[in-house]
Formats: sequence, structure tokens, C-alpha cells
Amino acid sequence: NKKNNSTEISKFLSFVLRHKPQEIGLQLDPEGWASVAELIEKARPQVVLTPEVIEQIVIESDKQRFKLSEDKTRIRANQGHSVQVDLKLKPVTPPATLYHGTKERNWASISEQGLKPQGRHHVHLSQDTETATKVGQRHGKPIVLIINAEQMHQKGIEFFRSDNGVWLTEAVLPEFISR
Ligand code: HQG
Repeated sequence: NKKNNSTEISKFLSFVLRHKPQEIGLQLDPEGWASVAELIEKARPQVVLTPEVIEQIVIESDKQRFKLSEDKTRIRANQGHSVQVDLKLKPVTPPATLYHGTKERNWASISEQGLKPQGRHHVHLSQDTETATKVGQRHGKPIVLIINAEQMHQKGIEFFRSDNGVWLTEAVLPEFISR
């Protein structure tokens, strides 16, 4: 059950840095950082990592999922956590329109309840429809919802942007969602 290719290792890093650090006995600090040395140590023997392999995956990740500290001794996930971390993101003004990709089957529920963060800290929104379509495809037949971010912002609802360009907000009420 060894993980050799970049995708597998990337998924492993997402798993331990976003969701289940305790599964390998890894400690995340309050802002979500793990020690690279400790990560390498705790990942073994299931996953064999080196600082070079880790750095390569951080650089190559299509969505820039991870960030290394400047001195390369610490790593964290840029977004997508279910564990309690404070990424210290500052509220920023969103573009007038944002998009959310999901599957057709979720529409009935979303149109009634709005978008909820489900297992994560935030609802994830995309800046363009192409990205939203890709996100939606992960779940099934994709649909792209149009989010009136400007109006939400005017009503005082906060938006954040992760280091890898994903827009985040706590929840989206149905009145701000159209298809
Ligand atoms: C849906 C990936 C029914 C929501 C992506 C989504 C993203 C509802 C699912 C990041 C609902 C949650 C996050 C409601 C929300 N009724 N369904 N009221 N409210 N949903 O995976 O946004 O590759 O937690 O539409 O690129 O799909 O992991 O969120 O379908 O940035 O780096 O509940 O994950 O990035 O699914 O994806 P997820 P998401 P990575």
C-alpha cells in the first residue's frame, strides 16, 4: 500500500494537512502548519517522503494546494480544512459575481437551504465558470451556480481569498444564488 506517484502523495498530504493529522500522529499548529521533518518521520513507512519530493509536489500542485514556509521547514494546506485551524485570512472585497460548481442533484436542496460549508470551514467559490465546472465535475453532472457576491458584501457578509485563489465565505443564502 505504498504511495509513489505525485497524485497519491498529494492526496495523502491533503488528508493529513486538512483533515486527519492525528491519523499519523502529526501536530498542526493553530494556523495549520506542520513541521516538514515531523511529517516525513510520521508518514513512514506508509508514505516515503523527502524534503525534495515535498517541495516538488508543492510546486507542481495544479491548484497550489500547499504552501511551504520561506525556510522550507514548515508546510500547510492553503484551504479546504475540516480540522480547526485559523488561516488568519483577512476579509476582502469580492468580485461582483462568483460561481459555485456542484452537481445537478444538489440543486433542489441548495435552492431551499442555500450553500452550507458541509464538512469544511467555508463554502468554496470560484472566480470563473471554468473552474466552477471542474469543481462540480468532482461530484457528478456539473452545474454552475451564480453567486451575487456584491450584494452579500453590501449586506456585511465577509469573504476571504485563500493563497491559492479560492474564494471562501461562511454560507450563501438562497436569495443570493441563481442558475
Ligand atoms: C454541496 C476542491 C446540498 C456543495 C475544489 C458541494 C474546491 C450542498 C458539496 C474544494 C448544500 C460539498 C471544495 C446544500 C452545499 N444541499 N448540497 N444545502 N450546500 N452543498 O467537496 O465546494 O481538489 O466539501 O455544492 O476545487 O465541492 O480538494 O466542497 O458539492 O476548491 O483541492 O456540498 O475542494 O479542491 O463538497 O469543493 P466539498 P466543494 P481540492
